[in-house]
Amino acid sequence: MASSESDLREIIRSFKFERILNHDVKLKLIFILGEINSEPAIAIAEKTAFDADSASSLLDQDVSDIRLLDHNDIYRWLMVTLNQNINSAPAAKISLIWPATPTHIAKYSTPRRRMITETPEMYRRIHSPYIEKMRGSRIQWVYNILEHKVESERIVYENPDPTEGFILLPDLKWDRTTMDSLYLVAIVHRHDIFSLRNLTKAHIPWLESVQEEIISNTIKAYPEVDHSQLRLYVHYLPSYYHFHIHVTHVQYDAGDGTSVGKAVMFNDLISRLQEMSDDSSGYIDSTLSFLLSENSELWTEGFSAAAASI
Ligand code: G7M
Repeated sequence: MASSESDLREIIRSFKFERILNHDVKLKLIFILGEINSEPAIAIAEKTAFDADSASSLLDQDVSDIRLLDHNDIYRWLMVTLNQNINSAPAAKISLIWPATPTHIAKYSTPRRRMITETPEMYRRIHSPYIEKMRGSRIQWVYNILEHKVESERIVYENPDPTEGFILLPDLKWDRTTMDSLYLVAIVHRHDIFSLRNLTKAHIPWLESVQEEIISNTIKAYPEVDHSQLRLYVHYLPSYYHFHIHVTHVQYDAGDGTSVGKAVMFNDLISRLQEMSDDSSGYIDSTLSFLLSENSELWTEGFSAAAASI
């Protein structure tokens, strides 16, 4: 896999623009579809956040060109260019997915959504066969991490036990510098839990200890963060069906990633299991609601078809 800086420069230069999939002006993110060596590629470009530690020199040293936009009484607003530096002040972060699959393209395109209320029967009939299909090569990146083939130097903490263990590492969305946007992901070693749907009351002690280990090791690795500044949650629906937990700084606005209909607080997930009756089979018997993109195969070939055939 080409990953040296000169290889990457070549790869980026050979990107042939096709169209914009999504543009989020507020989050300063743009998702661009193109081709690299005749294969589909998605580039996600995000303007970086300001570095609070360098704020003291922002105005007097870092501003180069200035254009006054307007002024009114005591208010002035201007556009500027800032001196940039790849180490301390890079302009943007670019993530590249190449070759991108149709599922990636659907995932990053401006979504139209549906609200689904999924009964246990719908999960078994519609969702479960889809998961079987999605667990193939789409989660290779998860196995690469668990087998220490990639990103191993960035592991924040690992409990290597094959059943109880997990790897805690920076999510690809984090710039790995700005503490207010701290974003880690904890990926469990066991392969038998695809999503919260597979959790039962028997998992409660394990989930509690995972939660405790995530929090204590995050604040050990990043002492400037307090445990009360961490938000732990899972996605239902997840994009990748191998159980993992999102760990973010509470100041970070994860947009859709923390929306109602997608994010389930880890604490609440455990409490709900605790409240289930002793003979319950866990989340597999629950009715769960979630947002589903109309681009998703689970909608086009699953829930929409099921709705039409009733
Ligand atoms: O929606 P879901 O719960 O499945 O979220 C998966 C998370 O994994 C997202 O927050 C992604 O940004 C993150 N992620 C996805 N990939 C492909 C990678 C990767 O290769 N490395 C890391 N560190 N995180 C990833």
